Amino acid sequence: MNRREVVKGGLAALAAGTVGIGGAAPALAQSKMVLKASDVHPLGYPTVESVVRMGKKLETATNGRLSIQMFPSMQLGGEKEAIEQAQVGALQIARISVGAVGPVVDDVNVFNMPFVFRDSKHMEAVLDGEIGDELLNKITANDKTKLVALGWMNAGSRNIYNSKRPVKALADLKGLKIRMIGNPLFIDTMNALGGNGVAMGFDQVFSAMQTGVVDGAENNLPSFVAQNHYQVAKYFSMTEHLIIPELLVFSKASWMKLTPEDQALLKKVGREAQLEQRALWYEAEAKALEKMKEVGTDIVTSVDKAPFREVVKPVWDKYGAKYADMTKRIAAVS
Ligand code: GTR
Repeated sequence: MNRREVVKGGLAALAAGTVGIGGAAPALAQSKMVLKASDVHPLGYPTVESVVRMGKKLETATNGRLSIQMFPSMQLGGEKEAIEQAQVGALQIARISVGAVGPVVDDVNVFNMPFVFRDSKHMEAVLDGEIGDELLNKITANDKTKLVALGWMNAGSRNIYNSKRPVKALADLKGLKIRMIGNPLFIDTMNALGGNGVAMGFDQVFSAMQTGVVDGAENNLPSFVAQNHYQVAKYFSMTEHLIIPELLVFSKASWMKLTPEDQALLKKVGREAQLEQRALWYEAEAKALEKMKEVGTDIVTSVDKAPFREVVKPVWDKYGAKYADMTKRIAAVS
């Protein structure tokens, strides 16, 4: 685009009262901006709902000048695509799992290590303390990420489910093909547990289980229910092998076009979204459990996790050394 086109584009946008901040026009403090947001989950899911509410707050605070257009249910693609689109400014807000961010920002991969957190409460304490802030700052400060990290979100713990048999102990996992998020760390984790880890996009999991391409997957309770996985996987075991937090990120390319006041406002409502999502999360977990009982999911709650922790040691040997200090700091958080 030459300069004249840029000016023309800017004027046309001004005439329409709207500036798509992914475009070439500079920030115009008084122009309307519609921030595109993406999530893999459907409307009503805690992460989606909290960002929708964040949009309403933005509208109120700016008399409608700033708003959020939510694209739920993978309408803009999976999480890898969301990260890429945010990096080039094609969308502004992405809610993504740290599982998908690990391959882009190595520092956060420590949260993807099996059994790194004792439980969800431990994870929350880590996120709410100095480690949480430190990692958000690292994501933002690293020029390669091209993202501004606004906050963390809860995603409970991940559990293994499948269509073949109840997994009560490691031996039951032998030979089961289990879908994992596309991050080598997760494939190695599943293989260490005795299953066969298969990397696959979230959008493909249901049909892959239905057609037998995989025997199962692993996820938290609300995802298991929201994605209808219970229809094709009867057996659900509370293995809690991964507790992966999620991130709310903003496109740095778009961020740079905002006024400092709008940036501050976004940080504020982003932080509030984190806290609101947390409350919504626990409600969603309880509701999902109810639904699973209602539809007759076979839930194994009494998994002895000690052997699970033991067999993932090779994963720690392979990936854990560079996170040794951070791991100690995480463990020390009470
Ligand atoms: C969900 C998470 C998604 C996505 C998905 C997956 O728990 O909220 O962001 O990472 O898991 O397994 O791909």
